[in-house]
Amino acid sequence: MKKQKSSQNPNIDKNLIDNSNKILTTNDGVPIHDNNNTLKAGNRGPSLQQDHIYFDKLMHFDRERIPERVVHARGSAAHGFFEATADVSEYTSAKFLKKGTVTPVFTRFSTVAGFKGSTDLARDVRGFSVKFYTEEGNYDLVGNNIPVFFIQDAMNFPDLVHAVKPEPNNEMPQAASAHDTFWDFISLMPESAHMIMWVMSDRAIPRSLRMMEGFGVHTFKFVNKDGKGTFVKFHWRPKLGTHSVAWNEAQKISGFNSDFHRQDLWEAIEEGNYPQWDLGVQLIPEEDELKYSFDILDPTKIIPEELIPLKIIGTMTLNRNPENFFAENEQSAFDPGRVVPGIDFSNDPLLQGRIFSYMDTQNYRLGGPNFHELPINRPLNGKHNNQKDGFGKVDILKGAVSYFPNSKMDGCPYQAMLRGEQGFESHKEKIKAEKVRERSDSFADHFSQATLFFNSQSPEEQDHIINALSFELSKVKEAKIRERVLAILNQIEGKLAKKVGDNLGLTPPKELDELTLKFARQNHPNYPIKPKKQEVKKSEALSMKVKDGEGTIETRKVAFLIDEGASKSSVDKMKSALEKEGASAVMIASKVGKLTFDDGSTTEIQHSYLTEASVCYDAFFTPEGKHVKDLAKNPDYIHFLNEGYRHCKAISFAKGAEELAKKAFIEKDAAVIFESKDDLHNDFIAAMKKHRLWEREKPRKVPA
Ligand code: HDD
Repeated sequence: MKKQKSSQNPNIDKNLIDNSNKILTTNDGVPIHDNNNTLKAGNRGPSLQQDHIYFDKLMHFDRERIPERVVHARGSAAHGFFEATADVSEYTSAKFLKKGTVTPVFTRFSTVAGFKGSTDLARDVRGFSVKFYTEEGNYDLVGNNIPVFFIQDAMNFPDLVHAVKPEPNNEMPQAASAHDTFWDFISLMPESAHMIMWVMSDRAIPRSLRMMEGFGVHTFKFVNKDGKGTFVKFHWRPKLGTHSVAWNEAQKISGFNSDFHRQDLWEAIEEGNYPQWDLGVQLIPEEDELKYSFDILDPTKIIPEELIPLKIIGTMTLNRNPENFFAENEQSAFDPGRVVPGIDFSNDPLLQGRIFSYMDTQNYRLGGPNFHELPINRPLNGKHNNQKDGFGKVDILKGAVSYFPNSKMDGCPYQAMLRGEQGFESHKEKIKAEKVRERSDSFADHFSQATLFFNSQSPEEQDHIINALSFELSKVKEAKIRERVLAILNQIEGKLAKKVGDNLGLTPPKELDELTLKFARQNHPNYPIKPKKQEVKKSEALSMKVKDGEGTIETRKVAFLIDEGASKSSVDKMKSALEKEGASAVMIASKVGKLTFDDGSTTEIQHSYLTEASVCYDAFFTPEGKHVKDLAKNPDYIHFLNEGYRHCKAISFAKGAEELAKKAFIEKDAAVIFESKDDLHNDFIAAMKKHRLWEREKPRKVPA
């Protein structure tokens, strides 16, 4: 167990209810004598209307569901803390970013399109929302695991969501973008091209919520104590690295364990393996606002790290699971409009639109304007204002005064400016403009950064994008939609379009479709507009490939494939080598229950080849021992191995077990470790550190 920092949210602890050793009561605290029988006229007679105990119970039950979030309905969350580690006072007066300050946080990860009960492994963007309970009120950084977005203006958001959600006539498909309406919308919105590259990449199928990056997406503003502004982009960098699963694996995980990510986060925290992320910022001086080939207000653009490197300013640690899913996760209300002194908005039109939507949806979803008083949403520094009454009011405002200005309360609650204290002040910005509904032509380069993303991927990552696009478009029934998308892909990269086209039996059109152009010209009458020369052609930070000498196997799960008579010492040696590196071993055998090793010692087996799936593990080890001959005849074991091999995972065999590789479809490569040829423990660990040997996919796709 790692040491837990003390900083937690006292509002949660203050409101915890512990039922142990307590008598059952009604909601009014009246002790209940009989919780089994309704009140009747005779034990076979009709029920009576005076049964206040039954009514109390059912009235509550009948109202136990609230509307799920219209997007990001499925989420997993945890408490933790953020520690500021760098001096950024030159840029921002935000007190929680003062070096050394520790601030409690609540973080919620989510999928976007699926309903609340949908699978974790859907191909989708992941939400990454952090609520900082700062000493100057709550600050919400409501981001995603992808640094760009589909659209540039909030006006299009309901349309985007309607297009990706299940189709309204038959409510299919669930948690999937692979259908006509989504791709129809995309085919008419070339501004989504960059985002599409990310969503079709492996970023959209993370290995774990603990292994994904987070991004504020928009450009925000830091404001320092002298009122000077600096543009800022936020990035969360996971300490465990950024990793994905394979698409075939994702589909299988969805069947075996649709709570895979939720369970992984929960268990890691329960086991003391607290996930951590560094917070990085890219700082852009105000005078550089117009310096780049792209517009920093355009949410479909990144700022390549080659242009502006990340400055790490703090670390977030998640170290406590919620006590109650509904009270904490479901009732948490995030809002990018909640900023604290020292942080402000940029004029990104998507961000500007978000500032309305979140408050509005919380008012509806959580039943009125007092959702701030729910324990999970309450600011820790207290709130003092004259906003009174409303459904579900919890606070009890003392005294006769609920207006401002007043003399009866000495002007309290007072405005910060009246006493020379720091309150939130909007950054002063000169604006000289006409009131228009228009889009700046500086937003019209839809393809350059999509190309940058594609060209920055490893060859295997590029293949995955091609396969994902082929999969998705193959589910689209209308040929014209596929063609329009292929034309967009052709603007991004010719080879990409051709390969996807080949898989679909189509030749990608050279030019954008007339309909696509027609819609694009609504925003940019001279569309297409020649893009400016790009500053960066390839960006390393965009690829997830683990660099040589980097990577960790911390918290990875290794399946030990055993059976009766397996060598205890072979198991123990590998187990201790892995545990030293922070990984864990899970024994899998033909049957659950007691298993006896070669030395007569026993262990309890919880998972068998039949009841468990290879997709739930990161790597595989078959120790030596008498079990080898039984495993050779066990088709479920062979399937386990083959699937792990197909998904490019590290697989190792102790001496004597190596013949099992031949029974399966496995051939020696850099991530297949044979004790006779390799340094069993070290080479296995080194292969695991690389996460996957994706290069294996091409020459040897396994029939598993
Ligand atoms: Fe949003 C939820 C992230 C654009 C309207 N959004 C929501 C959540 C995340 C994001 C992580 C879940 C919060 C939670 O865990 O409770 N949204 C984004 C990002 C965007 C974005 C990174 C673009 C950069 N969103 C966006 C726009 C609008 C919304 C343009 C509307 C104009 N989003 C909502 C919402 C949700 C929401 C409808 C649904 C539930 C909620 O707010 O609390 O208001």
